[in-house]
Amino acid sequence: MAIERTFSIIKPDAVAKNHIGAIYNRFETAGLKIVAAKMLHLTKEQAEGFYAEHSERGFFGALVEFMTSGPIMVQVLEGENAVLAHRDILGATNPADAAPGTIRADFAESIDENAAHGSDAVESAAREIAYFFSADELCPRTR
Ligand code: RTP
Ligand code: MG
Repeated sequence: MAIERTFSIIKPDAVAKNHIGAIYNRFETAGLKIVAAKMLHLTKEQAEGFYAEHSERGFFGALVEFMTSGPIMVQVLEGENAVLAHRDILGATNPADAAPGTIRADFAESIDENAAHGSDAVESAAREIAYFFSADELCPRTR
């Protein structure tokens, strides 16, 4: 199986509710290793750039407002099939549809405030990692 990297955001709602540690625990229990991490409070421009693919959608303004409403944690996760493994433990975009035991089922309130983000493909992961981290901020695991 391929060792991949994926990009994660713990969104403002989950940070505000003190769920950072609980969500990190889900990553590590699933075998995903944190190889970079930091806390940020996004500017409007950073949030718009990150979610540019959704700029024509009706929810874009609310999404940007939410993502700039408080601090977030950004992480790079490394592991076997990391992109899909991470999406699996995140659960569906709408927490009402998320499988029991997933991060969004357990920590999210609504589709608008859904606790966490995960890259949807290896290509978007590479782009999203580069959006927030320089190469020298990544610490690949050797053991
Ligand atoms: P994310 O990018 O945050 O990991 O979420 P996702 O892939 O599961 O969903 P995506 O389609 O990329 O949507 C990005 C975020 O926009 C909000 N959204 N709201 N009201 C709506 O119909 C709607 N659809 C999407 C969600 O907060 C979603 O996480
Ligand atoms: Mg997405």
